[in-house]
Amino acid sequence: MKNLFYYRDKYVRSQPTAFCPGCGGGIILNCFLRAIDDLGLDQDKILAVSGIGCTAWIPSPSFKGDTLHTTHGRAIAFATGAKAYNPDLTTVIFTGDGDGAGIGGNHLIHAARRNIDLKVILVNNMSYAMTGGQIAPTTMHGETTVTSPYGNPEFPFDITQLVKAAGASYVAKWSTYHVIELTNAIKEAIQHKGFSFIEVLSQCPTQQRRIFNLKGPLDSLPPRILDMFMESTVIRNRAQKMDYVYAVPSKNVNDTLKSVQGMGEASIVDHMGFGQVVKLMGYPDSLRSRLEKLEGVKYVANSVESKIELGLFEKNNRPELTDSLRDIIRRAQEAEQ
Ligand SMILES: Cc1ncc(C[n+]2csc(CCOP(=O)(O)OP(=O)(O)O)c2C)c(N)n1
Ligand code: SF4
Repeated sequence: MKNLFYYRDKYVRSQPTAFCPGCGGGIILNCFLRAIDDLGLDQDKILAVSGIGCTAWIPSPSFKGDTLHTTHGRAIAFATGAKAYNPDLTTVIFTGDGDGAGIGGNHLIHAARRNIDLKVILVNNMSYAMTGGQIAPTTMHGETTVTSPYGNPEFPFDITQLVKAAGASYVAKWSTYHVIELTNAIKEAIQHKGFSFIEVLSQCPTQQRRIFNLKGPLDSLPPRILDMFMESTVIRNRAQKMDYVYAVPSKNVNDTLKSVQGMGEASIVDHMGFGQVVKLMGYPDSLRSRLEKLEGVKYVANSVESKIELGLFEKNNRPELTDSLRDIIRRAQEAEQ
């Protein structure tokens, strides 16, 4: 039976972790290790490349395979060089949303356009976490950060759609709540020939407590944020029970809970789009106007409103760059003979 000790002893260097307790980084490392183990890959033929930020510490220096810890925003540029020189390397990049979509955004879209066989795991914790939680290009509109105490005036990139539009041949999006799907996506990405991109919504209890205005002790936050990811997402092409609505409070969520008493099974949940809301199970959307008349209810949202789509977004077999380069070199050599 393979347990955590098996993965730790086989793949991880013994050293203190760089992460805060409850960080999503450990979950993502765990999914990556399970994926390479399931595929039976030789870790000496894997290169893990990262830039700067908390995310960069996911592989480096803990992963026992080769790691390249580079400069902020430049992991894809370094990885492109390594892959072009040695196309047989499985080259996996761990990049933060600031690192990959902000300062390194240009490298990201051009690597996707070239369809070079790199595997990019972009960890979206919705801020520049390591430097204190400043606005990143993925921070949601209106959210509070250290650089937007009155709410973020900007709108975020949909980074998955951006990379898909730029030409990536494998694109998926998951969260740290969806560990089985994420592990399977990493396996699929590694087996896919071409630029492979997985965006992972990840919990950062340290900075997201401010972003999502989460009250309560710090150690209660990681499971709450994971539940919030589950609550705020919907999986493409998968049948899911959607027989509920959300009552958004006009003021205090506890008052809203009291005011919906007797109208169905109700509980308070965290939602990325609406904050703390009351979830009413089995309540038909057609009767939402009855709820909206209640004192304490500002607005009623149906089960799909403001949800983030997860799943597989693209998979195609367009020619890959290092294959094309090898072909050009072969033809040029033949022409010279
Ligand atoms: C050229 C450069 N600019 C700025 C910094 C400071 N810096 C270090 S990490 C970081 C943000 C990292 O955020 P992100 O990529 O989202 O990773 P996270 O820490 O959230 O995982 C910044 C701005 C730097 N190291 N180098
Ligand atoms: S600041 Fe956030 S992302 Fe960075 S290690 Fe702590 S919890 Fe993880």
